[in-house]
Amino acid sequence: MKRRNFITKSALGTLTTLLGTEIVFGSTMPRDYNPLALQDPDPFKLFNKDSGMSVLNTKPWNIEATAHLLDDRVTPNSVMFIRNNGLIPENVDINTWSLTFDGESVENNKVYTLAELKSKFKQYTYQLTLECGGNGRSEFNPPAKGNQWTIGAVASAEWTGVRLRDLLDDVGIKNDAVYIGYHAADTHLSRNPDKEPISRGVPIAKALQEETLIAFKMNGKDIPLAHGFPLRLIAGGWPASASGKWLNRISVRNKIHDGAKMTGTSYRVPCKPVAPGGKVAEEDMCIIESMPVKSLITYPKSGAILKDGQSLNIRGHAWAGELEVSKMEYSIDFGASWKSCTLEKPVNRLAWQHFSATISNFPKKGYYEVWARATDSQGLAQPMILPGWNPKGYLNNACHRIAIKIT
Ligand SMILES: Nc1nc2c(c(=O)[nH]1)N[C@H]1C(S)=C(S)[C@@H](COP(=O)(O)O)O[C@H]1N2
Ligand SMILES: [Mo]
Repeated sequence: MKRRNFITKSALGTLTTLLGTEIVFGSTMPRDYNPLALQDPDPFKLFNKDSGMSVLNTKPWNIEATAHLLDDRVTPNSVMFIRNNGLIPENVDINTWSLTFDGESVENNKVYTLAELKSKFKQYTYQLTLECGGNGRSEFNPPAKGNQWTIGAVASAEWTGVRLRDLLDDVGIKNDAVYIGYHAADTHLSRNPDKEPISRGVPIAKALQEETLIAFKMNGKDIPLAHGFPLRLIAGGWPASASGKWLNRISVRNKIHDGAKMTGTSYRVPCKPVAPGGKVAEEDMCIIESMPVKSLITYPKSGAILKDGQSLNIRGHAWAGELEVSKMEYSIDFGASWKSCTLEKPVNRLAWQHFSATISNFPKKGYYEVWARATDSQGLAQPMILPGWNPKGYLNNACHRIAIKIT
């Protein structure tokens, strides 16, 4: 009989350190066994997510939705994507949580408690669309490193908080302020306390917009921990990386913020188009600002089957970063011809818009694809196929498609 393969002394030592206590019968533990206490918890239970979501990474947690899960007008927590660069803070204490303003361009540093933020300033609620800059990355060729998002790293929830501009007004900022940078309480994957997982920001003009919030509620409740509890910067319409979760400090800068993931290829794309796979010099990379026009068919689910002669109702959402979507169309012939959809106005600026259409011109039985195409208020339409390649695979706003079979 083959001898059981027991764990080595040194591996047992590591596990003991991780667990913080002795594994009493550790010497008889099989070699490649991972103790239950160290296994990943069920993310769907842990974060209250729909079990139809896809987990792209567990360390750090990165979870995306599918198109049909995003059918709600206002995205509920259960289907909201999670994108973490580091480790979620533990033991958040709302009684001691504070928000500090500092940086070269504040008159004086200032600290607010959560209670002060909530009582001293007027509160606003907006529905704001947040899309990860890397949403759609999985389609790029040559492939781009990073989470292989398909289409589900977008959400449009209702956020409640105070205006960042009211806070900046109260703090007092100098004339030379050009950018704000956020700092947060999450931990770098290396657990090195001197490293930040991410520290991005926005130009002062974006910081001063009416809809730019320091939020403490999402969909009318405390923000879920994974989405930034107890405080989050929300800059709708920009890559969601600009919306710092677990916010505890804002630096008002006299230059473009140079925090973690503001430089190199992070959240930056070639200022001018480049050939796929090409090298781009540092100075030819531009920071992503407003996200491009895009849309999603959220009903029906791709693969729907219809009876011959039946018409098909489709619906979904469209968004265009800082702009509004002004036209929405669908095609059933791979983009050869387009028909218009009904398009609603946004409930407020920077919220996604709903579209719908009834398709009754399927000529006969067979396989079809429905493609959806949004056009923004400046006349720019979604590309039918992959847009410009870039080193990190950002900004894929190609038309969404669903498959339909008519039997
Ligand atoms: N503190 C902090 N804020 C963060 C991140 C992070 O890792 N840490 N990730 C950013 C990125 S890249 C995205 S796409 C969004 C994701 O927000 P969500 O997880 O609430 O959907 O949060 C942004 N804010
Ligand atoms: Mo992101």
